[in-house]
Amino acid sequence: MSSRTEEYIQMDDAYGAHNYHPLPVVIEKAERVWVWDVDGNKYMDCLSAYSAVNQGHRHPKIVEALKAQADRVTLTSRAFHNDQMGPWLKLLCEITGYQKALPMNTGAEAVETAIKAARKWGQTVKGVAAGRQEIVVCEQNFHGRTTTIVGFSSDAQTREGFGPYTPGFKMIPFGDVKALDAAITSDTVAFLVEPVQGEAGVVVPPEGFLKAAYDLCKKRNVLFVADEVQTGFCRTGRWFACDYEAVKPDIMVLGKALGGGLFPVSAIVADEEVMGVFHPGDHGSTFGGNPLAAAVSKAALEVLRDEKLDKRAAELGEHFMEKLRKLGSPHIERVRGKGLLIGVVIKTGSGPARPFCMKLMEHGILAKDTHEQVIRFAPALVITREEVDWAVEQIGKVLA
Ligand code: IF1
Repeated sequence: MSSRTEEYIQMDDAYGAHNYHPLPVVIEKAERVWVWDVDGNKYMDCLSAYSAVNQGHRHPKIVEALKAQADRVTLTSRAFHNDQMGPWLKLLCEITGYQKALPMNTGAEAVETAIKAARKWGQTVKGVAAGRQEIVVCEQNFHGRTTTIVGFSSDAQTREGFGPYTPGFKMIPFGDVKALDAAITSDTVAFLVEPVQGEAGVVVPPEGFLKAAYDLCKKRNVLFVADEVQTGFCRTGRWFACDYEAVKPDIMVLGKALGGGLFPVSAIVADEEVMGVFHPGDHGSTFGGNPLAAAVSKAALEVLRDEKLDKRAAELGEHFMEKLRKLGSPHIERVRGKGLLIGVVIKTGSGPARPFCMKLMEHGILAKDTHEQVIRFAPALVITREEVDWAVEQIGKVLA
């Protein structure tokens, strides 16, 4: 490790809380699928900030939108209107097919907004007694890091020490419709689910699960809430992962790539029956819907649409997974995923995934291990076929 890299890492260590264990690389420049460290070494970014950089690092159109808006107005708070939010929300509603959007900033905030919407809908529309609203979630879920959200996590490290936890959540095995049916009571207001579980190691549910769960929710007057923060915006080969089963959630939770890799932008989208539960003063945030975020996010959406990144992710994801399977590596248990959200499961006999990530780094690939045994590959959706082939070549050397 060079002295420059070491110097920056030591500074991070000295002044930063140790709430992460990053790979020993210090990035100083990024463009499209490539990043450079402080010593000029070049890497392919196969994490894309956990799918927040679907459009590629610093997409020129989004950078341009940010710079132009920065010279006009960047923040007014929602105490006043601004000329960027409306046009942005209009495009977001058109693209997602919903009547309304509520803009926030981070994914966790959007998840909390969805929880509040579902609880208030449950009390004022469904007629559940105040304080008895229940929400069903899945084991191995990841929906963010607030105390309410970690309270319904099944991962000990995510939740340990952060109690007391928010009541009103029930857990079922991911993919188990029968368990969902048994968990729903007259107090159940929503089922909150990731269409593909990212952090759990890119776990794709059984074929038909989303549709069956959605139909069950409809039958039992329970809101189907899809957390598409990581799977949304073309990552899985469709605009949204729920599209694979033609499921239109009652609330869709959005984030990450909604900000085009340049700005924290999140939102929930829903129709009036749900969104109408919010009245002035019920909910909000300082930065939600700010003109800079709106301008950036509008450009980010246009890039996804104009460059047809859903189709690109579908084609190149298929190609990537097929080539990974053809490696025939003795270390690969299986390759799973959807579109360019790919998980390579390492055989337990080959040890944990992290050492492989360290080796991949030496071959110019930055990838993150998740849950011990899985290496996640999620490059920006603007990657070329040649770049995918190059990546598989490097991965082949490491996993041979
Ligand atoms: C970390 C994980 C991924 C998410 C889904 C909501 C959020 C996330 C499906 C919250 C955020 C990020 C958070 C980041 C690492 C990363 C992650 F490993 F934590 F689980 F992607 F898989 N719903 N995921 O994936 O959005 O508030 O972060 O904007 O916390 O370490 P956020």
